[in-house]
Amino acid sequence: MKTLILIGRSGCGKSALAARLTGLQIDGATQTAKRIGWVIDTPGGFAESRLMAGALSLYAYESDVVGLILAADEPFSLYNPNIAGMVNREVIGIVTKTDLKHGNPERAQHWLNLAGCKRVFRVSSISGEGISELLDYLG
Ligand SMILES: Nc1nc2c(ncn2[C@@H]2O[C@H](COP(=O)(O)OP(=O)(O)OP(=O)(O)O)[C@@H](O)[C@H]2O)c(=O)[nH]1
Ligand SMILES: [Mg+2]
Repeated sequence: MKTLILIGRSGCGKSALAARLTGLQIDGATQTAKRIGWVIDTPGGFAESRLMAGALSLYAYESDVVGLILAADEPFSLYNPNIAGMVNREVIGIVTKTDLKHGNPERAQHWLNLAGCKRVFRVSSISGEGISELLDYLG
């Protein structure tokens, strides 16, 4: 498996996705970046704060693929246009929580495309939708 780093706001579903992808158990809010099998899970605070964003670039060096996450129900995108172009790694978009009835996965996907992600996966860690496609891509 390629090493995947998960980046996104607090509560967007990074750890739930890491658990679903690897089959390993993860509890509570993430306090620090950590390796869950072949996935690097990061705290939402890293993506939300300019001060901590630098840590993400260091962990991205340890990864083969950078996953930018937006939950289907997020009201705004925290990613600058074409931010993916700043990374010398493959950058994919991941829309999480596609099971939410009030979500807007099309909008989240559009925002990830604007961030420069050519490939965007839509997944639910609850229903399992889209997980096998993502696993195939990373395998
Ligand atoms: N409906 C739904 N809820 C989800 C999904 N994935 C995660 N959640 C819920 O969203 C909340 C936050 O999930 P986490 O995986 O802990 O989010 P996180 O991005 O790791 O958050 P931080 O570690 O704080 O950055 C939890 O209550 C999860 O149960 C999903 O696919 N669908
Ligand atoms: Mg977490």
